[in-house]
Amino acid sequence: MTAFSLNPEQITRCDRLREQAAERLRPLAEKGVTGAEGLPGAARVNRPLVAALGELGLLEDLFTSGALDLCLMRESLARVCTEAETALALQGLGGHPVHAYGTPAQRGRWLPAVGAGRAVAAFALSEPGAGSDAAALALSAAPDGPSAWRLTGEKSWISNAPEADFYTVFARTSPDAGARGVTAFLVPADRAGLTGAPLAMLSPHPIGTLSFDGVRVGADDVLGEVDRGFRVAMTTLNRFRPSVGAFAVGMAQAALDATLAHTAARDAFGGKLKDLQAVSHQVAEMATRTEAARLLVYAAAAAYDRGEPDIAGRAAMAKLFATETAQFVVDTAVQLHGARGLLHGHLLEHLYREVRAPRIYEGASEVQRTVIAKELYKAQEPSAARAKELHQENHENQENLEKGTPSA
Ligand code: COS
Repeated sequence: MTAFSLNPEQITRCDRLREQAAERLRPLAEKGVTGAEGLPGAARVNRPLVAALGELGLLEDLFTSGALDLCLMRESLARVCTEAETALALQGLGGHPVHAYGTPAQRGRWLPAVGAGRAVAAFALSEPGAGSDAAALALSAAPDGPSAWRLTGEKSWISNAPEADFYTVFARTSPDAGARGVTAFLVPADRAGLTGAPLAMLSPHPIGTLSFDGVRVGADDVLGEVDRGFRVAMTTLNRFRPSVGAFAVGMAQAALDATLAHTAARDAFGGKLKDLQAVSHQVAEMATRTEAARLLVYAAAAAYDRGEPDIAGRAAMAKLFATETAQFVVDTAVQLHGARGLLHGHLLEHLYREVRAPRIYEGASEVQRTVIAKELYKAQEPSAARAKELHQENHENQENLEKGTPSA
């Protein structure tokens, strides 16, 4: 299936998720855990919220469901409670490398606890000196005996740090080898030499820095293969990028719903706001762009689930378009609400702060454009893999010609 409409089970599941978010999760999010010590505006990990996500079975679903189901979960939660959405996503991002690349021992030790919401996971890739240019990461993994390393250096902008229970840490095992010298390690938070500090952001999130002072890791802590960790990072991001788009679509839809209600009820110039074409056309634009973003997200996720070859580019398109769209939709929603939309505690004031970061994290919009362009030009250079694809296409075209069906 290539064209999108959700089936009845998927629609029921989304409705149920929104109910659960409203009844069970939002009250826990509202209790919040803000103001890390000495740092107003910083947020702490909301463990009761993570535990509730576990009790509802949503965290286990992270590892058993496909990319499209993940998108539906994130979109549905985001429409009602962005904190619940983000807590869920971070368990997925931190846990996915263990799920996809972990040994049976690593998986057995951590995944049941992550799924139950008892253990908090984190994905530690970015550094003060390496954000978009992830292959430039410098956290050093220096050999310490035949099959052990000492990690030394800094990570920054790490969600759930410094409170997570374990970190998927990307470190440099081969100096000067770029993307081919990075190894992924599963580092429990209680390893000697590992410390961190919270950061206060525009929208309070549990996020912080990590410092590694000769933290010892062994062969049992490697995720995947030595020097092949960049692949662990990139394939995790391929899976999660469409779902960042889904988060954005959920926020855009929440802003649109609020705008429809407001503009239909608000009196102005002898009628309702919606009677002004300047308003109704903006609302139509918001709805159209949100729907386009949603379709791109679903299509990229479905392509991932089918194991199609061009998922890096499609995931990048979905993330780019949906996050940029959500920024437009939320900003327009604020404009159509007037000053009340900026009142502290208003849904739109919350979304206005919340919508900004996804255009930066998990690959900034500029990185997504780089990925898309790279994929496009790759198709122009017949490499061995491409030649194989062409061969397959030619074969199919030939068959179609023989059957009398024109090729696409
Ligand atoms: N999926 C699978 N593999 C990928 C990939 C992807 N999306 N992108 C790169 N790779 C692989 C390449 O195939 C290549 O593998 P080989 O060494 O086996 O040939 C390797 O990774 C290096 O690829 P490349 O040379 O393209 O890497 P670059 O250094 O040019 O970096 C970008 C590519 C910019 C795409 C990467 O650095 C990136 O995604 N940056 C953003 C990082 C990010 O999202 N940070 C946020 C952290 S989470 S909040």
